[in-house]
Amino acid sequence: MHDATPPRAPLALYAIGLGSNRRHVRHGDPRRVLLAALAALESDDIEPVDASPIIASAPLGPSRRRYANAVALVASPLPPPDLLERLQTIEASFGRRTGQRWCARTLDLDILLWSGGAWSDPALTIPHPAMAERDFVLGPLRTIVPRWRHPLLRHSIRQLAARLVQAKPVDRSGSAH
Ligand code: PH2
Ligand code: MG
Ligand code: MG
Repeated sequence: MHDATPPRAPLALYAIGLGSNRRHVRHGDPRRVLLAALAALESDDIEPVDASPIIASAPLGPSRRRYANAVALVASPLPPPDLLERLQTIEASFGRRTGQRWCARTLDLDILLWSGGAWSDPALTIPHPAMAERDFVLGPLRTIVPRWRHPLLRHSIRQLAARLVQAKPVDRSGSAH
């Protein structure tokens, strides 16, 4: 006797960061690119669970265009390298060329967190190594998984976001002295 459906790998949860600072010919401005990307994430083995609001953020790095950023929470039986490959296929379908690192880009999809904890191979590091320093990541992430604990830093997303705000230098330009 055997089951009609093949056994499936257990579901893992992933937080995925979305970013765009370039118009797409069909989808339109970066905000619309992210809406289309959120829809494109859904497939047989990627189930959207939640999504943050889409925010506008000042560019970090050399690009001068503002970004639209968001974070999606998805459930999937795929292991991290397979999910990465799927995300890269979606990026390519939105016109992203490989090697567009830190330049203006139509769509960037980054794996931020995985319920399995930490992952490291030459092509992929989870948690995303820069996430704890980026307010355009922690802000949206906090709206959907504030209690998720960073597996290496051991702080919750809410704590990391609060720490980032405190670490900002005080702007004294308005001071009378
Ligand atoms: N992504 C980068 C570099 N700089 N700045 C903002 N505001 N948002 C991003 O998503 C972003 C960035 C590289 O991936
Ligand atoms: Mg990326
Ligand atoms: Mg990125």
